[in-house]
Amino acid sequence: GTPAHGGDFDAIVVGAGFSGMYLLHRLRDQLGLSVRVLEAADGVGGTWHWNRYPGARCDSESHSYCYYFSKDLLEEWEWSERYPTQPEILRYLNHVADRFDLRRDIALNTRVGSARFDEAANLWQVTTAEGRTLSAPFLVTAVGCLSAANVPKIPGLEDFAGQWYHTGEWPQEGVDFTGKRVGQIGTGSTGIQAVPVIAETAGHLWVFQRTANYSVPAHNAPLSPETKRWIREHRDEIHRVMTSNTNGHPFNIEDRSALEVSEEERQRLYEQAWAKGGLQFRATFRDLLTDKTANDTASEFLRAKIRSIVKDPRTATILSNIDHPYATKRPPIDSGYFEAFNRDNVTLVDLRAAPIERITPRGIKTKDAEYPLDIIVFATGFDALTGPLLRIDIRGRDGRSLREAWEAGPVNYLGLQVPGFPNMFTMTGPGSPSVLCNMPVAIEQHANWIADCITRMRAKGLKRIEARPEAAERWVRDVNAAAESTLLPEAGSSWYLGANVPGKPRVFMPYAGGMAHYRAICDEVARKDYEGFAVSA
Ligand code: NA7
Repeated sequence: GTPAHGGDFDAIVVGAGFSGMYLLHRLRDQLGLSVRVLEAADGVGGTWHWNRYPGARCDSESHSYCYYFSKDLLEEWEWSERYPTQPEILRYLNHVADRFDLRRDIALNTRVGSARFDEAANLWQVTTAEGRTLSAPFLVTAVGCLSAANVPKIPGLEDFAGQWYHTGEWPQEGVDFTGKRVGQIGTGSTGIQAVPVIAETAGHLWVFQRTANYSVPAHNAPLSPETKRWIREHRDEIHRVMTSNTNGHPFNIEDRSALEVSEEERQRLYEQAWAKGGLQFRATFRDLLTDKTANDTASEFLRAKIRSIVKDPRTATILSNIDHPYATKRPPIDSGYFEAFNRDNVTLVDLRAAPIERITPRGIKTKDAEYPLDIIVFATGFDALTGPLLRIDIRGRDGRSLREAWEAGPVNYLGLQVPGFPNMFTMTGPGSPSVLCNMPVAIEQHANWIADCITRMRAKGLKRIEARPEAAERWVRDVNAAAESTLLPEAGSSWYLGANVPGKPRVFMPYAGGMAHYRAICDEVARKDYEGFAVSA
């Protein structure tokens, strides 16, 4: 029968990726709620459904890039490589969907167009692109933070006679680069993964670089039986590390300053970290993200590595001419990125020297040349964090839109709730530490906190929770202060700042105070009966 609140479901969740699937399991199987998950794609997996570009792989290590809520799930799934590929993660998420019988409550091919809070009924009215409306007292957005593709508005794209693709909306059937003239725009984490793989089959690959980037080798490899056993035997310890540090990864940041060791020792430690590979490089010293002089030592080490790998001196100079401190933009890791520029069929194009003017029917035209192309790959990133939410017409109390509320930048409390939008929770949005953290760790924390909150409300017969404006203002100040206490805002073109999307407000969006600290704050808020929220019957 219809629930007492009059809505179609107890909760509607938007998105069936890592976040939405776990939420469904928590809310349905542990709280006994009726839940509907609405998913735009024709399959589950979220980011791992869409990002099928060549070389797509997670930068978190596989044994940490998974759910930890179920011991059985941990026991029965075995990762094959140090870093999981996109197909392997997608297989994992499909396994989870089957394992927990999630599919029966997920509506695929269902894009949400709008969500409107009906204050009198205390219900969210969620309307799909086809015009179907579903209602529930609780709405949770699990839409991802890097899911709204950013295709730059370069004049002439519509006249391009070849094919073009954005990495985050990659065709399921794949793209054949064999013998083709390929132009790739963008050298972020995605572009850096794609270059070496596209170069293997392309006739020629031109890499259009606007901003040079650091990268540390991933040193990916199959997991040995010994490593697999070690992981199995140390699960609890691994989980303890991941949930008690700032970054959610299965390693801690070393408690030493880059400036307290000798030059020789510092080089030795950087070489050691380089040989180990991966995101762990930034954990070499505790002050790489807080002290510019300390950071300079890492940045200089990495620039020198580029110059030592890349044989053509001009190409090496353009690649190593990096103008942001290391790790102030999301640091990429790679499998043969700089080495790819030593191939005869790869050419770097320096957009700082000659920017793109337009796309012609034949290819890309920069200020000083035209590059004839068969395929253009846009590895140009995303309208991060706010984009996925603002692409839905979300309206809270009095019909006020989220777009209006966030005109000058995102405003919310704990990254979880926006004042004026009662009973709507946002997963991994702005104001959350998720994008500075190993994502599944942040996702389990968010989902658990939201599920606990709903449980406690129901136990007390409370029906509405809404962030207080003054609590949100305080949180925005805290998010700013946390960023200001680091070097993170120094990267002028970072998506953390919204700087990659023309016209987007420049606000440092993620909470940089660390995952463990954030977890403690959220727990404390809950313990104090949801301090900063107005909760009512
Ligand atoms: P990123 O990190 O935002 O990188 C996008 C890249 O595309 C970056 O090099 C940009 O240069 C470049 N870009 C964007 N627009 C243009 C235009 N108009 N012209 C030339 N170059 C352009 O996105 P990714 O997909 O690589 O990574 C996103 C996250 O996914 C990553 O951080 C991980 O967390 C997973 P710019 O720096 O703006 O000059």
